[in-house]
Amino acid sequence: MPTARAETEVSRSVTSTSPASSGLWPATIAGVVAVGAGLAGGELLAVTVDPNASPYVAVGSAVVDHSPTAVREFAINTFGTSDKVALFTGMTFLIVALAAACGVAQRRWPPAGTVVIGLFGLVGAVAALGRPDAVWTYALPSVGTALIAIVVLKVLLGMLPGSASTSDAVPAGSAATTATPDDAADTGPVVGRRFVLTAGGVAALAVVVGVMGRRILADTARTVADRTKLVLPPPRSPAPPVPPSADIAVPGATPFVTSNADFYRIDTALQVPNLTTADWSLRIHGMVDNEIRIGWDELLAMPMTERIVTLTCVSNEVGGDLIGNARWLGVPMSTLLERAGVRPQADMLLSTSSDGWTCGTPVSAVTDGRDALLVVGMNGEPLPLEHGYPVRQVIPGLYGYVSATKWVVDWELTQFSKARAYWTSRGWSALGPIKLASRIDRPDSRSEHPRGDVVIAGTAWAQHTGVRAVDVRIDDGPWLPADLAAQYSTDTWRHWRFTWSATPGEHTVACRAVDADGRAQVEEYASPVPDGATGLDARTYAIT
Ligand SMILES: Nc1nc2c(c(=O)[nH]1)N[C@H]1C(S)=C(S)[C@@H](COP(=O)(O)O)O[C@H]1N2
Ligand SMILES: [Mo]
Repeated sequence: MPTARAETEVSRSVTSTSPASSGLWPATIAGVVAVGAGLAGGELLAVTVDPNASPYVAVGSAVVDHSPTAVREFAINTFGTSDKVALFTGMTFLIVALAAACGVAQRRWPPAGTVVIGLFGLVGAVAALGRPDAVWTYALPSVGTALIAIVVLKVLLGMLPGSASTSDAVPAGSAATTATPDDAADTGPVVGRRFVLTAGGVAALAVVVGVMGRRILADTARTVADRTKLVLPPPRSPAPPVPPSADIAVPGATPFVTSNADFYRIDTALQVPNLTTADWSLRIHGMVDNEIRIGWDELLAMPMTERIVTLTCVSNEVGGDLIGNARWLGVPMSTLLERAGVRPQADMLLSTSSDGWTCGTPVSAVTDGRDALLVVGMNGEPLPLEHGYPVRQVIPGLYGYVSATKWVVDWELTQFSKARAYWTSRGWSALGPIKLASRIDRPDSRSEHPRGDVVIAGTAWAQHTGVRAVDVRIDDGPWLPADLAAQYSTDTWRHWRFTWSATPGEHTVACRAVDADGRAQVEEYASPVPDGATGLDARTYAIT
């Protein structure tokens, strides 16, 4: 009879000297501890099922997969490459708030709290079952999470003074019969010592179990060991050395080659896929003459090509840092397509990663002679785990979302009229050639400089076309030519510098690039959606 309970609660609130402490705060704590215990148990259960079955990770991944494009762009622009940390932090705050609400709801209007927890368990199970390669057991950690949370919540609330649910929640011989005077005080404001001890104990246990479970789930030891002992073959076709003239020798300028540690990371993987070389193979199927599967040893025995190629993300805003230039070692993708024998009607290479991300690349971009590589090495090392270990793609001239599949395990030859990939089914353009752009890298925006010579330096890119010129404009003045570093190759960015005779006052410096075909950079601003940003990078400086 929920109505009567509610009335009792209300009348107690009116007469009690301290209504809050007779239930709401402890109920809040009970909710948070119960859900925390449930999630910790869920992590431990996921250890026995699959890391991706963790309700926490599964729900996070579902949020990532189902976020509207605008939300994704907001997240990337706001948090940059820390977007994953931001997501988990946001989720944690939300879960704590919901858990607290469940505690209060259960105390006030039982069984509302447990029903809501059950619903969230269901959400977790559905999210986990929606992961690639999910089997029915993926639902178990979420079901376990909900059951543990419900039981803990009922036990904890049953220990509160005047608990409406004491009789039905607490197992016989437990709180009801062994209650201390504190617990038994029906209207008393004091929370029982047993409640505090039990909640504290469960919370501590949950933290230990949760941290342990998470550690085991995120354990990359096997893959790290695999990578450590890996020796890559030397390239049959090495990358030409970088001449000093390709780098602009100005302090604070962007290095020509980006180190692995500084290379931007963008992907939808909340847990880095744990893929060893022994686990890896690439299946090539669809519109091909011979369906084939390439194993690691077979791949490594093929002649390797090494190239320096600049990779860019379509989400890179004007002036943004989602771009990097690395020395990649791999097998030409065309070699593998030749082995499979691509049918003439196939115009899309649909690649899939071990974690189910997909990417549609024009077959022509792989077969037109450019250095499209199935990459195993980055800057002289095996690929770092978060950059696609053990195998990824790099294709000059195309944004990462249509070319750069990391942890790639499957190639299907198909047609653009038939298939859509992860981002193209979320509003991004089917084709993603990288747009001509340029960026100012030094000095820092809003910095102060004495009048006289100020060296501006930056980079410009027109991948697979090449940069012919970069111009700089001070305020509303004319476009003035910048000094270009040597063009290493048309597939890499090109550095530039401009020595400016600065006069006192606040000045805005803008830059624009012209590509090898004579096209100037588009000056009108466009947001990254659906096919890449346009507009000019500009910085303001205070000259004294
Ligand atoms: N498996 C997988 N590969 C992926 C992605 C992804 O989400 N999953 N993101 C792509 C995008 S959008 C970009 S820009 C590049 C970034 O590669 P990086 O993280 O090595 O810089 O990877 C591409 N490859
Ligand atoms: Mo991207």
